[in-house]
Amino acid sequence: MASKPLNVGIVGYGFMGRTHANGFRKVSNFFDLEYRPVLRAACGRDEAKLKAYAEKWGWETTETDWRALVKRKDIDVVDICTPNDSHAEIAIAAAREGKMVLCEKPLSMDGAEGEKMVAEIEKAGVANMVWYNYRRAPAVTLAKQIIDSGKLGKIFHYRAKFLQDWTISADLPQGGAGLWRLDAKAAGSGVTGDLLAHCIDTALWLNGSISTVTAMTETFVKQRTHTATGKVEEVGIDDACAFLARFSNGSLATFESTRYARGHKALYTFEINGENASIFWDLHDLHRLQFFDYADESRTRGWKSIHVTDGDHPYMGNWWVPGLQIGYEHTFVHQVADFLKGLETKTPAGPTFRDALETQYVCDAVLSSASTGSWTKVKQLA
Ligand code: SOE
Repeated sequence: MASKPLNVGIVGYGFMGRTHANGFRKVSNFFDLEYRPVLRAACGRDEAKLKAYAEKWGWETTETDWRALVKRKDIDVVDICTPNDSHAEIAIAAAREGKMVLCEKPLSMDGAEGEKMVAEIEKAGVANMVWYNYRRAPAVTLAKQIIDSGKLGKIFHYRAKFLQDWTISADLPQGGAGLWRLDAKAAGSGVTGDLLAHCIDTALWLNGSISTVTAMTETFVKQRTHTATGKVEEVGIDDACAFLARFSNGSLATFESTRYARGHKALYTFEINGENASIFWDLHDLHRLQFFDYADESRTRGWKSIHVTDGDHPYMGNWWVPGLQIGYEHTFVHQVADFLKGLETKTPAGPTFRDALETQYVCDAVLSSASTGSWTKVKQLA
């Protein structure tokens, strides 16, 4: 039975504000943990929207200034769900106040900013984590367990893509709720930091570090009206990005992301091929893991589709009964559960800020390679 309350203060009430709040609310119903999140305060600039959000999700109090929130004595954890350009300032201020810090992905605008965040958070010695939620889809965690068991043998290939189609219209403005993702000043980059960052995080977790990359990017719609100014302004983000990579373990990879793949809404897939076995996962079918094992008897050998819903599958013993599947929102519940378990066992749940900095380094190398047109070394964690 959960006993110790852990007071959470969230900054931001958009899409991620909802996924995180849901995670904090549900976790104690399904996981037996020493700590129990209390939805203590929600923070955002628009008071009317903030109040509506707080009421809907059960946040006890509100603040319209995050600087006041991070100073509050009754807050243990500051959770950042704001656009990317404010992650660093809020995270550093919260760490200096001795708060634990959770930060929505990507960690930072770039590697240099991420380094400052890691330095501050580690100096403060506070618990920290970045919300790369797809690691916690049970099928993806199962993939990690299978790979770590050595079943795949030597890894030859990694293949990932994240395809969407929601920015094809040239009439879509940049800036504002949700659309800040199209504004380079708020987002840092386009699909590289928003979507490929997910693919890179999973890849680093499953297959180790990436040593070099060569990339190409494109901005298909070059000017869009800015919501803040009402003026037509240059678009600074990458609408699409594809890159080749070499992992330090010798395997080769392809990564692709776009918001211009008509018909695809959030098609995140990855495949990993080893000498003995292969794995494939698809976000649109997130409760299944496709697995091919060359060790199977030859006449019945083939790809099998594992329905990852059994009690002995990762996280699933905490949910319903075998055969009944869960979905996207549960990845956030799992992330909260792992964070709390990490506090309990004093074994930090990943990705920590430091882990997430590695993803920033790969994103930096990808964007740099796209502009120089050459193979680029990825900076490695110190
Ligand atoms: C963009 O559309 C987006 O919402 C990302 O920002 C999320 O990180 C991704 O999980 C789904 O797509």
